[in-house]
Amino acid sequence: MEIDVLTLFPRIFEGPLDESILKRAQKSGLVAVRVHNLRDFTHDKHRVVDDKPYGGGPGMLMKPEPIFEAVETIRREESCVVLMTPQGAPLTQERAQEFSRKPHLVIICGHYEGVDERVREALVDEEVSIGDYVLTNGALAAAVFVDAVVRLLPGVLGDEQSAGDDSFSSGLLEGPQYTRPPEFRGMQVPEVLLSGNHEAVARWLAKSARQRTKERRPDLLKED
Ligand code: 6GU
Repeated sequence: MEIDVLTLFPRIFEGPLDESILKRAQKSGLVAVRVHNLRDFTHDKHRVVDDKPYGGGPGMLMKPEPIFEAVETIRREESCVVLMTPQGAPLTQERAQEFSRKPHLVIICGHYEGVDERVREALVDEEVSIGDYVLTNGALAAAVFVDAVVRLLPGVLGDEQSAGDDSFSSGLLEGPQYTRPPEFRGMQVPEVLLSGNHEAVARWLAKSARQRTKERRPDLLKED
């Protein structure tokens, strides 16, 4: 997969890319992530990327020209152009899976009070929000989005199983998990997990996942 990120703050985005799994995924060629500064697509002396909204109101909007120039330079026939905005459809595990099947994502990070509507009209294929709260900067949201998508690419997680067992991919939260030692400060690992009885362990894991989901996220159990 290839990902191009368009942002006013490339450094915000770079930190998360340079650690751990995202770093390894890039090194091993499973994904290529390129971060572009939108100011590089301006042509005026002061490299202006924002302007006042028509009709007044507080704050500034991102101007259309640099975004159009960047997207038109970078996108190809098969690209999916994503706008990060709190107005977008909320990111879910299912949507992350759909995005992970795209060959090329071009991600526009919103900033200020938003972007000129013509960007939406003419360039954007999908709008993504990462939740019902407001961030100052779409680059933070884009880093979350890229992480959620890239870890689903084949080969990115060491053990092919580990994405399948995640909370949400089964529609349930994961239940409690334990590692050694079997007793720690008087707290015991449940006996069944030490039993070596694979069927009993599987039943216990399934039951505790259902129970945890019922307690914490009953909305996930509702039929739709
Ligand atoms: Cl994508 N952008 C901003 N600025 N805030 C958000 C968001 C995105 N998703 C949730 N909050």
